[in-house]
Amino acid sequence: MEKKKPSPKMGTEAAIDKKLAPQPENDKTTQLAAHTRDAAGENMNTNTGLPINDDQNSLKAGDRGPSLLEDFILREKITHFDHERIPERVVHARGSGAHGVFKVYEDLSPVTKAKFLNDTARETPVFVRFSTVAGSRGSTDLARDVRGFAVRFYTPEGNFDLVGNNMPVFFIQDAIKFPDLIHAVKPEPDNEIPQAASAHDTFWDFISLTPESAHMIMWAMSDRALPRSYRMMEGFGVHTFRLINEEGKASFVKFHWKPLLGVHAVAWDEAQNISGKDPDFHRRDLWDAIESGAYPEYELGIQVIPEEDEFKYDFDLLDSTKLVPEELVPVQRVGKLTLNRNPDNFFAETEQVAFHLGHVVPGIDFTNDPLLQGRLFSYTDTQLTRLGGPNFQEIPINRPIVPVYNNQRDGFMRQTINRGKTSYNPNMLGNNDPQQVPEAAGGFVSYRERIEARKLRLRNKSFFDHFTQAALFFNSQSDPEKNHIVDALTFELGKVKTVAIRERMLGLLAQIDKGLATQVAYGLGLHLPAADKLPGNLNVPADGDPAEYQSGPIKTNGLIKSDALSMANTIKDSIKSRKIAILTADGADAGSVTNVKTALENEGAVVEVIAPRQGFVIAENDEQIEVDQSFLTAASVLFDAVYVAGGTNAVATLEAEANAVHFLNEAFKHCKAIAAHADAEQVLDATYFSKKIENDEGVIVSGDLKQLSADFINAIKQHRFWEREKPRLIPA
Ligand code: HDD
Repeated sequence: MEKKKPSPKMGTEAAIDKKLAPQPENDKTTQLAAHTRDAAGENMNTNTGLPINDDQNSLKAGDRGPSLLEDFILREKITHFDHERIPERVVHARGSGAHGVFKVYEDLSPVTKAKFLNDTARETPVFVRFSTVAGSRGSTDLARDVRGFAVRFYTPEGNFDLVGNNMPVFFIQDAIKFPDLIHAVKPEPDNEIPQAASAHDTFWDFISLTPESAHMIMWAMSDRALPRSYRMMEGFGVHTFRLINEEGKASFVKFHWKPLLGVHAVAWDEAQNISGKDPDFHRRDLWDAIESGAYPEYELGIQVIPEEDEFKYDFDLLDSTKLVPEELVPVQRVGKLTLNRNPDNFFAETEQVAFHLGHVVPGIDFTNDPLLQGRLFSYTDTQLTRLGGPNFQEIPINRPIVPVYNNQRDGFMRQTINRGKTSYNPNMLGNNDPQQVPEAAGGFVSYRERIEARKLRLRNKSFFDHFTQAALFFNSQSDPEKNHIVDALTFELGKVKTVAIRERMLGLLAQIDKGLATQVAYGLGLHLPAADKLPGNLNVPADGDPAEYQSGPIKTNGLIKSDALSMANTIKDSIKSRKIAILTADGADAGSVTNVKTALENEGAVVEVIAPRQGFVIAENDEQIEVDQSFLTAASVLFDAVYVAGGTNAVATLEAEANAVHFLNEAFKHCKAIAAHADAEQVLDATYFSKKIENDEGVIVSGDLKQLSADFINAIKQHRFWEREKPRLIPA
């Protein structure tokens, strides 16, 4: 048969670009489209545009070789491949990105002149990258770790990057300690163990000698470190920033992101299982949600603090180990971020995006937080190695939506073709173009803060209270959340080999909460150190007096508890995009599958039918029900809830199917909602838990499918029934 000849393609680049209509369209997606290629229907050519006739065989002397050096097509292909990898990020290497848009609810001009926060009609294009911190690029999403929450706004005044985390405080107060912190948490340098885990000696050695980390340790050991989804975690700018209005008046500000799906976590045992079953769990969840149209949404929150209130609080606003309790300064929700498009290419966009908290716009400025100040240096510096030179801002994902004119020139991989003779200023030959911009016309002017000080390597005493807010956080947790913190610390310190490090940590924990420290000590088989042996701040300069560096008195601005700090108080009003498993087998009662499935899907859930084998199950009425996964490919840890359908034969099969019983046991262990048709109760009877529970609102059995669906939906909205954990009914 004659091979179909490819038609000669004579299209120019411009013609190729027209094929791409990015959805939804905005200034940024249109700009990206100019750099995007889609090979559908196109012919293959080399990087110089030469049509390729044979991509299967290298050029040889005869059909048994040797290969010829002349083969420039082979050389080009192999050379490019050889240089495909770039260094991963030194922290936050593992991440996932998404495009979106941001809209402000009301004109914020009373506090800031930033244009994207002044105009309620403006839809600002956004790119977001979520990440873990410690693991390598290929590490699991489910590590116990802080999550990065970096947002870039492509505004008409240039890029504004809010490079935050999912926790509102940080481990250290001064950027000079950042390399130490990261060296301590990364895999140990002799054997590069462990990957993406803080449960090892070097991390806890450093932490136990760094009491300023106490508050952040409470967060990092809490459920916040195990998000159910990137779509269900808060974000924080961490530092105090400045907002500045048209009159030049400044206010302090803390930035927040509040997810509309609430803040939810998985259990630690579950996280470890997910890491094996689907290490891309969070990445997949984000991708699938966006593909299916369940766009992740977050509200931007701001806590605005008038300049005159700078010294009103019992903590220093410049100290990144402290938060501003919402009870003291409420969070105003001022706009919405919607993630509505997956990247076209992971490397080009998610990997090459170069965030920097120094990317600000007029109306937003910095404070003297010493952690923030050090970051201002680090982010551009790291891109020079990671992206290979000074032209990384020209990479499509990094370009602002406004054209760039300045006198920077040349360097590796320069893309812009700058016309004209002058690349200096002042100049007469080029009429002084490009021109500097007066402040009134939008030129950026740093906040005119008055500074009168000596040069010193010191921290103010207002930075020395390390335990008050750690205790506030612990006090604010629900009982299950407190238990999780105890378990997390017992796990992590249990993995520490050096007993002296464990003991020193107990000394720090005792200064946060005696009960917490006692429980961890019990799990570790150790005693709490005596009150006069508690470690103070050992991170003292060579000539410093340790007594000067002790933690100060407990100060709480009168607060004992802050409800906003507990995930137990989050919104629980939706099952949108939750993943629900329906267990069934041949002989199913078709109605008990499809009615419940439809009821769940109507509420926006994603439902999968799971059976002993893939393909179809044949229902009692001979109807074919499509199976999404078998027990071999599915696992309870990848779902939020599980339902066992009815049908005599199906139920008999499931009762005898160890994988089905395990599925239910595990779902129960991880505190998930479980439902069963009344006919399927015998499958529940085969589990460890059925005979031992009373009044568990998360286990629903009914023959009335309408009632069952309604109760099941309500139970799934609760996310988890954590109180089940303590009796430990399910073996490992
Ligand atoms: Fe950082 C990346 C967040 C302190 C130095 N950081 C990075 C990312 C996030 C944060 C989300 C990943 C951005 C992306 O997705 O590409 N970092 C934080 C927060 C901090 C913080 C919330 C404390 C409040 N970081 C911090 C300090 C330093 C750095 C104190 C250095 C002095 N961070 C970096 C870096 C990274 C980075 C080395 C690695 C890759 C990159 O910047 O682009 O420059």
